[in-house]
Amino acid sequence: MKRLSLALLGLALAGCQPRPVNTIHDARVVVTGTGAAVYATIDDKGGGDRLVEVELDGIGRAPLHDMRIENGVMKMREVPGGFAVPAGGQLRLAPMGKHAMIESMANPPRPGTTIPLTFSFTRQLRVHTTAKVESGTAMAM
Ligand SMILES: [Cu+2]
Repeated sequence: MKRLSLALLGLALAGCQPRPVNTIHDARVVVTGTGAAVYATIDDKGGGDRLVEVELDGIGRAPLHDMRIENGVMKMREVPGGFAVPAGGQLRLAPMGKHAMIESMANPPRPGTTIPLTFSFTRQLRVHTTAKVESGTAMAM
């Protein structure tokens, strides 16, 4: 009886912890003044997903931005619908491309530290990771 209970408990716990589908690596936060950009690579190991928001835990939400060239000028725009992570593929947040950005923070994280981030997806919901904080210039963002 005790053995059966333990087996059931094991099944229940397994049910609460679905296999991770997205893995996030090379996450970094580049701070410029009171703003910060978040870069990372997200690998999908399942049926695809959509990144909708990044949060610097305890600091604030970083909306998603994209860059595009308009009339020969590079412009940044907010993308409220987020970015697709292709099934079995990769989403890269990188300088001069897709990224997450906080435009103003009361207490920016210090370069050289590591901070926790939460990535929110439509299917896999929330994934926690950590990122190194670097100092940057406006041009690098
Ligand atoms: Cu931006």
